[in-house]
Amino acid sequence: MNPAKNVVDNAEIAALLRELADLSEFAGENPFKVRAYRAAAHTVETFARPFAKMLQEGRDISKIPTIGEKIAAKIKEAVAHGKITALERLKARYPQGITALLQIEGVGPKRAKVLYEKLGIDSPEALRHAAEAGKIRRLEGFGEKLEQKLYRAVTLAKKSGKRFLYAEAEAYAEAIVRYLEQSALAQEVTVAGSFRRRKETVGDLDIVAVSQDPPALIRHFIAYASTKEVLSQGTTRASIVLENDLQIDLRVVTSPYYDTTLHYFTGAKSHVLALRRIAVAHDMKINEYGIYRGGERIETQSEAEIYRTFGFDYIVPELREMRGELEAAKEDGLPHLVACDDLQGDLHFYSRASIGMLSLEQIAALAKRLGYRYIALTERAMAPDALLAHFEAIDRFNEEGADVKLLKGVEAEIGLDGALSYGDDILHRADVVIAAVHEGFELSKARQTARLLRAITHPRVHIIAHPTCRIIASHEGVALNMAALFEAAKEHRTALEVHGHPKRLDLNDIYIKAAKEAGVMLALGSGGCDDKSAGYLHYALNQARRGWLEKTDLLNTLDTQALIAWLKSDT
Ligand code: DGT
Ligand code: CA
Ligand code: CA
Repeated sequence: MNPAKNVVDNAEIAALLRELADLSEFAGENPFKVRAYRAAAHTVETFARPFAKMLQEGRDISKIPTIGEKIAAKIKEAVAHGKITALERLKARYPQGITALLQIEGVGPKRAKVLYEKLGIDSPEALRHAAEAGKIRRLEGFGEKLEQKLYRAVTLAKKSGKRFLYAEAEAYAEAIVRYLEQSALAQEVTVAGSFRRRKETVGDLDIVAVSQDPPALIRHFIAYASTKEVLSQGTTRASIVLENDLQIDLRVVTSPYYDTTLHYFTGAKSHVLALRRIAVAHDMKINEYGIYRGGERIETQSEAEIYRTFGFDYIVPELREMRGELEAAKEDGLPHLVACDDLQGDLHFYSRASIGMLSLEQIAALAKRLGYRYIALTERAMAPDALLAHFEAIDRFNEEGADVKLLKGVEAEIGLDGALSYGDDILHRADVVIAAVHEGFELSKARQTARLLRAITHPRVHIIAHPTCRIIASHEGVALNMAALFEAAKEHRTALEVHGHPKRLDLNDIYIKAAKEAGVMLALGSGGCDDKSAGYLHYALNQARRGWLEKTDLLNTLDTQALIAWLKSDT
């Protein structure tokens, strides 16, 4: 048994709180309480530090915004016992299958209540039977379309394959690459597929390796220690599933085919197929084994040469998604993507004065190690007096001439009506003002958009943090008119954030590209509070590159002086 398995992580606590919210709503409890549970679940799930660890260290988690005393007690219970009494009590009142019914996409507490009370549906199976019998369409407010949708959801829920967060897959990818390389049976080992394209989630890992002895490398591969199952094993390819259900496909080649094989397995499939069609139009052929004209193989030494063969500039993996990259590569129009070395600092971080873990000295040392010139301490939920005293401490720290500039920052809450949680007196004393939504996710599109527009147009707001509030695989984000937000953000010179938490990555790649095209400035933020989470900035950078961003599209690439000038001149 793995002892670490017993520790309840943030995702598990959040799942319990969400279940509590759903069942409470199903039971008809106070809507304010239900909303509070949802907001707390959101906070816990996206928090940069494990709650279990903070409790172990004796931190007062009730001070964290959206948590409070009552929910803090529930979180403590979850961490100590893996369950919440209030949730257990609610569960005991209803049939066992209700919880699973609530998880079905499109069901939700309100519909579940009708299904349960009118038709006695108390589980996903019961829902499927009722849909097959055509009983659901007759319920008031349901209809045939919804019945079909629910039927699809309930049959799909069984099969849907789990995808892994990029950050989750990263650790496994590094470990297996190390294992294969150490065997001395492989000359090159590259993780291709969606992982190489730095996609926010990956379905599986696709490894391309070069070896003079493919069968030996494959034998070594399937002997990997955390293998649960060997799905297939051939002379040049094999697939395994790890104990955590992550599938790894290995493809072994001897060197002449390497670049075309790597290209083929990097995808995306639509990009690879498009290049194939282009080859045919040139009376050529490309497949995983090479490029051919007539029967003759054209030698290429790199992916760059593959693209050059067809008259394209080199397209990096992050851009191979069929979002206009082939057209751009034809006419010198590819972006000069922002790179790690361009980043001068992090614009979303917390010190221990608020919800973080580190002192000013520790943060400056960390930032220096990371090669930053500045880091913004965008403190959250501090009382105005404490915040002003903290700003003075930061001023004193900066006056001592540290290598890294600490920016006085604050993260203001955006209220339901769009008003900020701090007055202008405070906001004027901050170098950087971030505004963020942390509750009230259920507002209508019109109200949610108006709410955010008010924050964007506020003269003191520099950055809107995680604008859509999505959480990958658990919350699709609030309803927003994005085009309206982009227009206002451009006009008022308010930057939109790309938040690096592995579950947020918000804005996502598609919105980033649209924001750039609309002339919006973007800002990368780790949302971090310790050494580990400071590293989340890299995930934001991955997303920024997938969103076609160049150095000039990002605030974080400005040097200290230019950044301060930008912040001062913001409207
Ligand atoms: P994923 O794993 O769902 O996150 O996404 P990918 O892009 O890694 O897709 P995957 O693992 O199915 O396949 C890896 C690459 O291999 C894919 O990007 C392109 C190539 N590939 C896989 N299956 C096919 C196929 O049937 N036809 C073609 N042309 N390419 C394929
Ligand atoms: Ca894959
Ligand atoms: Ca695959």
